[in-house]
This record gives sequence, structure tokens and C-alpha cells, in this order.
Amino acid sequence: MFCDTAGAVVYRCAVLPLCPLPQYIHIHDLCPPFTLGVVVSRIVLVTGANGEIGHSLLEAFASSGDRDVISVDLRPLGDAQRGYVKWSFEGDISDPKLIEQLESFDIAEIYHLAALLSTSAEKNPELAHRVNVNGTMGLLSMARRIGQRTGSAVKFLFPSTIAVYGMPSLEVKTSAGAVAEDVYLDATTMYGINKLYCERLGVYMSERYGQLTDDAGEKTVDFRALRFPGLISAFTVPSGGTSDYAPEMIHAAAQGKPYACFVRPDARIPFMAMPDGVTALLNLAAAPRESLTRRVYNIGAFAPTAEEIAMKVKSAFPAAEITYAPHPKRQAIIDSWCADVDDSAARRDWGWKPTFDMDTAFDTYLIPNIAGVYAG
Ligand code: AKB
Repeated sequence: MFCDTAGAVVYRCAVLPLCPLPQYIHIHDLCPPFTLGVVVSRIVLVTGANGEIGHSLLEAFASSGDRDVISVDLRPLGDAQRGYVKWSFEGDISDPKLIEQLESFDIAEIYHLAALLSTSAEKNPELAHRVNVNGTMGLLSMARRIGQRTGSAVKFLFPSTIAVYGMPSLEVKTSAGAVAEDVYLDATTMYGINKLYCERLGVYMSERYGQLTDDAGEKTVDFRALRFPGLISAFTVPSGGTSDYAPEMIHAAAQGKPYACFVRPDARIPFMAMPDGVTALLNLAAAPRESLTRRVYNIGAFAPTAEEIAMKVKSAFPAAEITYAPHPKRQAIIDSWCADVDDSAARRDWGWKPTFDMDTAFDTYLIPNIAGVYAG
């Protein structure tokens, strides 16, 4: 499904080349394809499809059944995920040859999840820049060309992060509490810097690209970003992030393994249950453009200390052995991230509201599901 420049909803005919009608059918024409039942799904691209968010997103698309999904990842999809996608590509998102292949599809939405997270990016900053920045720029440019070709702005959903913040000290972090989108943007990690820059690139590509040329004002990319807190899934354990201590602690306890937490008990950042993260991406994608007052939104759910997480884990798994062995450098990264986010803009503009707070995340999502993951 596409939106044409006049704002009418446009469907692409599925029976081409047999169909005698124009390729793009306007809904207000109420054309035969509807009576013939040949309306097809919109094409969406998911990069980093094999990651934690990717798996959950593919599942959500499969259950809604209204999108034809193209997946991209460095690694082949597993059998379950393969069934959720129509086309699957293996490759590096910063490879221009891959972009060339993807560009031949009339993509309506891009969910660009591929990235090196904060800890991985610190281990290889040049690689992180190539993947996180060059990869994003290549996709944004591709989206612009597709938007030009189809006449419909390509929605570009971008998971950003609380790593864009750089709190100057622990005292300021504590007193600032929940921070809004436009303050303390002083990222200290390669990953945070990459994401902050890409947020701005996305806004530029949507609003300013070609500002000194005849392309000025042409709306070919509709960039929308969410700043994710640490995400916690019942089904997968993340790798390469600095917020990983929370999911690691829970998954270790579920397996009966001891866990030495790499941050202090009082370390505090925001977290969210994975299903809420996926819902947020889908809801932001579905929001009417006119209701959005910004292109980059904070979203929050709960903001516990490491000790509060440990206590919750112990109440679910009384035998859990959790100790603290703070890693000074990873701790410094956590200390530089905000204690919580002010997500009032997302709540106001597109109705953001997490389903799970800390108690319900544990009691109704994590604990009931996690035991099954390690059974047998
Ligand atoms: C990380 O720790 O790098 C990520 C994030 C908070 O963006 N989970």
C-alpha cells in the first residue's frame, strides 16, 4: 500500500502484467482489483533481521499478514524466520552492491535495525562507523531514490538509543531524572555518536535534502526514530550492548547459573520489555504524519537500578546467585546514560504507552516465558 502525492491511498495491483489497469490503483477510484481481491501487501525491508528486535518484528509482520518482507542480515535466517519473509538477503548493509539489489523493489517501509551496539562498537570503532553510519546513509539515499521513483515517501523507521545522551556527572544524572529529547546530547560512545548523527541525517534527508537545488521540498523519505532504552526479551539474550546486564542476569537465573553483574547495584538506566519495543516501532510507523511534531522520540517503560532488577530476579528464582563485579569502563558508559527518559511527546503525539511496567514485565511476560526457553 502506498500514499500518493495527493494523499490518496494507492494499492499496487497484484496480477500484473495480466491486469489491464494501471499499475497503481487509487482507492478513491474503487477499482476492480478490490472486487477481484488482488490487493497486495506493501513491501517492507528489515535490516538486521536476525537480531533480537528483528526476530520479534518478523513475527509481528507474519501475524498481521499485510506486508511482504525483505530481510537482510549478515547471517542466514533460521528456519522459523525464513517462513516469515518473502525475500531474504545475506550481506553487509554498507555494501553498495547489496543496496543496488534492494533498490529494485518498490519498498514502502524500512526498519533499519542493523547496527553494532555500544560495547561492540567500542571494540572496533572504525567498523562501527562503517556499519552504523555508512550503512544508514546508504539506505537513506536508497530510500530517497525509491521515493522518487514511486512518487511515495518511503517510511524509514530507525531505532536510536539512550546512548545519545551524555550526562556530565552522576550528580547531574540523578538530579536530571527523566530527560527530554533535546537536552544532554553529548554522547560519549562511538555507538551513541553514530546514532545521534544518523538521527540528524534522517531528519536532513526528510526535510532538507537538495535545499539548494530543484529537488528542494520533494518529500521522498519519511524518517521516524525511537530512542530505545535497554530491551529485555524472554526469548533471546542480546550481545554487544552495555545494558546487557539486565537480560544476562535474568537469563542466567533461569538457567540456574551464577551471574556477576558488571555494574554497581545503584546503576540506573531505563529498560523496556521487548514486545513493547516492537509495538512502539509499529505504532510510530502507523501514526499519521500530521500528528507527529518531531521525527525523533524518547520512549520509556521502567527505570530500575541493577539491584532492583536483581531483587525481582531473586523473587522469581530464589536460588539465583547474583554478585557484583563492576567493570569500571562499562560502568562509566552506564553512568553517562540518563537515569530515565521523558517520553511525553510520544505519549501526546501518537499515543505511546508501554503495556509492561517492571512488575508486569516480570510477572506476565519474562518469568512465564523464560522457563520454557531453557526447558529440556
Ligand atoms: C546497548 O547497550 O548498546 C543498547 C542500547 C541501550 O542502545 N542496548
